[in-house]
Amino acid sequence: TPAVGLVEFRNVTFGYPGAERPVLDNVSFTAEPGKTTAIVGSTGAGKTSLINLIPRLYDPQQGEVLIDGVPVSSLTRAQVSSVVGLVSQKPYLFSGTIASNLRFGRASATDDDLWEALRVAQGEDFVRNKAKGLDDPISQGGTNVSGGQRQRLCIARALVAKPRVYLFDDSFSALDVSTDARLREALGEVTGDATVIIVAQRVSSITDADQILVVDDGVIVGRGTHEELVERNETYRQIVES
Ligand code: TTP
Ligand code: MG
Repeated sequence: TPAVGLVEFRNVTFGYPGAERPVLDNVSFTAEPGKTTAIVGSTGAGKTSLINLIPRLYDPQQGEVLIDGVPVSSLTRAQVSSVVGLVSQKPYLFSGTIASNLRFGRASATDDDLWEALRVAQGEDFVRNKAKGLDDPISQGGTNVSGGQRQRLCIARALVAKPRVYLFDDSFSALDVSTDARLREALGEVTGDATVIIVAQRVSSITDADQILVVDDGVIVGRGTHEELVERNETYRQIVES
């Protein structure tokens, strides 16, 4: 049966190999298809560690991460990758062209698919202004494009793959506020019934999320909508005010 993309953490505890204490402690939540789940928390709180468990970059020591009720530990990384699209906090481009980087997740994508993804990712103008457009060269690590352009290309790459689960790890931080807003609006139109999980530094990016999880020192200390959390969660209020 085709994946729906329901993501579930059940009592997940995780520590890096060799570390003394876990970075995530008994984390449980559900991220539903068609909804946006945002994760906020101070630097070092464990946000990246948390979402990296979904595509199995690491496996938890205790508890389980499930997609559509199936433990990801029973799937290969390739199987998980066909369902989950991760835009990592340090977006990475390969040496090649803009097109080859965007097609990384789906070789069969047409040029129209690539332009559509670039439109949503707010990268269309920048690629159109390149001498060779989609065929413009990218150097190893993407050092010949700016941080914000690299971020947009990596967002576009995730969109081209059309996963059931989108994971954006602080992917909008290098964008100015108005580009960020345009991108998220366009994103909302194309992600449709997929599951979207957004880690955000800028709370203004996620105030309209269906569910916000507040992570502090590896523990979920609050969950709710923006309005609910402003009302009753001190950690969230501190993040909003910072
Ligand atoms: P992160 O999960 O990277 O914390 P974060 O994503 O919330 O922080 P930021 O907002 O700055 O992106 O780190 C949590 C702890 O885990 C921190 O003490 C560093 C440690 N860590 C490792 O030891 N190895 C790793 O690969 C990562 C990603 C984190
Ligand atoms: Mg992080």
